[in-house]
Amino acid sequence: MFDTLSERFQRVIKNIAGLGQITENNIKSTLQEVRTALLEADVALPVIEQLNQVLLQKSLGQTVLQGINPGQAFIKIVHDELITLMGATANTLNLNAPPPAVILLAGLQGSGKTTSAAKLARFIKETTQKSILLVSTDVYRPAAIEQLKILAHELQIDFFESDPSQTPLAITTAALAHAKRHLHDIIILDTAGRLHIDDKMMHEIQQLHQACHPIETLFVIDSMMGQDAVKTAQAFDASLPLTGVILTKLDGDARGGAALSVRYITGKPIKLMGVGEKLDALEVFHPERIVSRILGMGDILTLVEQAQQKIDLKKAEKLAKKFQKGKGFDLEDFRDQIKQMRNLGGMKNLLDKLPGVGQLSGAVKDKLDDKLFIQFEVMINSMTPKERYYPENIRGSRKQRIAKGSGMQIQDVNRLLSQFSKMQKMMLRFSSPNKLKNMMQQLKNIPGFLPPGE
Ligand SMILES: Nc1nc2c(ncn2[C@@H]2O[C@H](COP(=O)(O)OP(=O)(O)O)[C@@H](O)[C@H]2O)c(=O)[nH]1
Ligand SMILES: [Mg+2]
Repeated sequence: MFDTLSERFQRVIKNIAGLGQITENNIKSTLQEVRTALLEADVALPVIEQLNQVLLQKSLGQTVLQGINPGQAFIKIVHDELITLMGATANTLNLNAPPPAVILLAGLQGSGKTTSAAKLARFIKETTQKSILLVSTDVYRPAAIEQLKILAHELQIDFFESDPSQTPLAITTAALAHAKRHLHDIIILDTAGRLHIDDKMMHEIQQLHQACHPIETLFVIDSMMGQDAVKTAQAFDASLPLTGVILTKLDGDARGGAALSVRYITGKPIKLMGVGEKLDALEVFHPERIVSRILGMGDILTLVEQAQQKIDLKKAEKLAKKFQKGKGFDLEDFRDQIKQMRNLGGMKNLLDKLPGVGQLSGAVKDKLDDKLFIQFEVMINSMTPKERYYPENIRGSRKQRIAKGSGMQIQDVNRLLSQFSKMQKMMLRFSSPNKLKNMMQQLKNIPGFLPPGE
């Protein structure tokens, strides 16, 4: 996601981070680099102009802030302005309407409407108690209705039977009546797309809109189409008031032009994003997290959320208490950490979201695989509890026994012990509350890393 754009931006940041002073001259050449990066990313021209102007104004008006250098100050400005551009906070779906509340999906052919309809149904089912009815009004493309039916079946979500011989309006009216009778809270209405927006399509969708009064009218955009896709949303919005946008195929979008342009050009927020072909690959669009990714600061928040769901808090607390009492970090703790890391989706998932790691080459990332940690776990399993508490006692014959018991070599046991001892030293460094505070202070100086006041 946004790899090319991110690389470009990080190069700009690297250049400016070293500057001792921001002058009109060096800021102008930096902004030129930003401009090139945005042009390459296929960001719409008015957006680039606007961003440039604000960045110039704010950077020159920037008085020296305590504790951060001018380069960092500039990065902070870029960070904040990109977030503003995409809408500051995440926009959630509005589902508060008397049932059945209708969500109408529109967009060009192939933009991902049908897939998104199913993903959205799954998303709402997982996050609320509401009952959902999926409806297809795509009577033009062969098998389009069948496509949604199969997805609905897979998700075990109710599907309204429709037929290519009916008109989209007739299907919509019948589906509304059906939903009322069967007490569905939400209708997700999938519509037919066209290759481009024409009068016939607009007329049809206006008719549907009038018939079902949707609480959400979402325009589905294929992000790979860049700013062209944004233009279609703008044209569409002129005749039918959109409430938001679903941006699809972000998993394949290295440039980011659509993501950065939609909000400014259409005035409508991106509410959700499609990040894969599978039905669980739909996420709420959080502008600040996206910007953090683009600027190479990682997506710490998503990582923290995943961690909160999966990490065993009790164990973490126990470990913290142990440290406070001055007790050491032993091999049991090490094994717990390895387990937790694997619960979090392994090294790859962690690395992708950590700040700065974006710059590591693929080869380096591949080397940091989970195999080593699985081997560590197996070897620790072959130890006696006493050995785990007092690893310093593990010598010759014990090493041999552990290696044999876990199907490994003595060198592997040695590698485990040396890795453990490094980890132990690192843990000791963070064990005093003051040191932890210092570390947090340092992290705070990186814009976007920690929310203010932490
Ligand atoms: N990689 C990826 N593919 C997607 C995503 N959303 C949709 N697709 C694919 O895009 C193609 C067109 O999707 P479809 O829902 O049929 O588009 P529609 O014509 O607008 O209904 C299908 O092959 C989908 O699997 C996404 O977020 N990521
Ligand atoms: Mg479709």
